[in-house]
Amino acid sequence: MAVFGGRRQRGDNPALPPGQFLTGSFPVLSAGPTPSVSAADWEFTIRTETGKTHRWNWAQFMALPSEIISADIHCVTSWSKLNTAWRGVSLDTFFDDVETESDFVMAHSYGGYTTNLPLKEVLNGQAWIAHEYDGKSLDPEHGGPARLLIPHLYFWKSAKWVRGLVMQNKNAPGFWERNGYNLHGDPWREERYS
Ligand SMILES: Nc1nc2c(c(=O)[nH]1)N[C@H]1C(S)=C(S)[C@@H](COP(=O)(O)O)O[C@H]1N2
Ligand SMILES: [Mo]
Repeated sequence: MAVFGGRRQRGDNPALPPGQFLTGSFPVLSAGPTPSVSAADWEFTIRTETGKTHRWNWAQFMALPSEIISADIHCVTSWSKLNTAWRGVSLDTFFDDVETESDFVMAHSYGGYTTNLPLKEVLNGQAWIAHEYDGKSLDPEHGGPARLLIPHLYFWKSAKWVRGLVMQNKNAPGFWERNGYNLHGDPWREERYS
C-alpha cells in the first residue's frame, strides 16, 4: 500500500468504503464547543408523536444491559477508523416499551446539534448509546458522557452528547443535513451530500 502524509491509500482494503482513507488517530469533529454534561445531570428521552416521553437518568441507563461493540467508523470528510471498541446500550432496549407509528427520528444533543434518521436504521442491533471507548469513560470531546453510535452510516449521524430522540413522521433534516449533507448517509453508497 502506498503511504503518504501519514495516511494509507485505499488500495484494496475491503473494509474501506469508496473514497475513504484509513486513520490511526481519533480525530475530533465538533461543530461547536464541547458542552459540559455531567452524568449526574444527564437525562435521555424518547418522545413520540403523541407527546409521551420516556426518560432515563444515568443510573437507569447504567442498569440496562450493555454490550461491547466493535465497529468501523467513517467520517464524510473521508477518514475511516477500523475496529473501534465501544461499550453501550442498544437502542432496541430503549425502544422496548415505546409505541410509535412514526418512521423517522430526530436525534437531539446537549449543545443543540441535531441529526435525522429512519427508525428502521436505528433498530435491530444497528445503533447504540455508547458511554465507553477503549474500555474507558467516553472522553467529553468524543461525546461523553454518552453519544449515539450508528457505525453503518457516516459518523455525523452518531450524535455526540445525545440527550434525546423525537419521533417524526417526515424525514426532516437535522443540522448537517440542512447544510448540504445527505438525508441518509450510507458510506458504501457514498451518500455524502444532497
Ligand atoms: N453533538 C454533535 N455530535 C456530532 C458532531 C457535532 O458537531 N456535534 N459531529 C459529527 C461528526 S461530523 C463526526 S465525524 C463525529 C465525530 O466524532 P468524534 O469527534 O468523536 O470523532 O461526530 C458527529 N457527532
Ligand atoms: Mo464528520
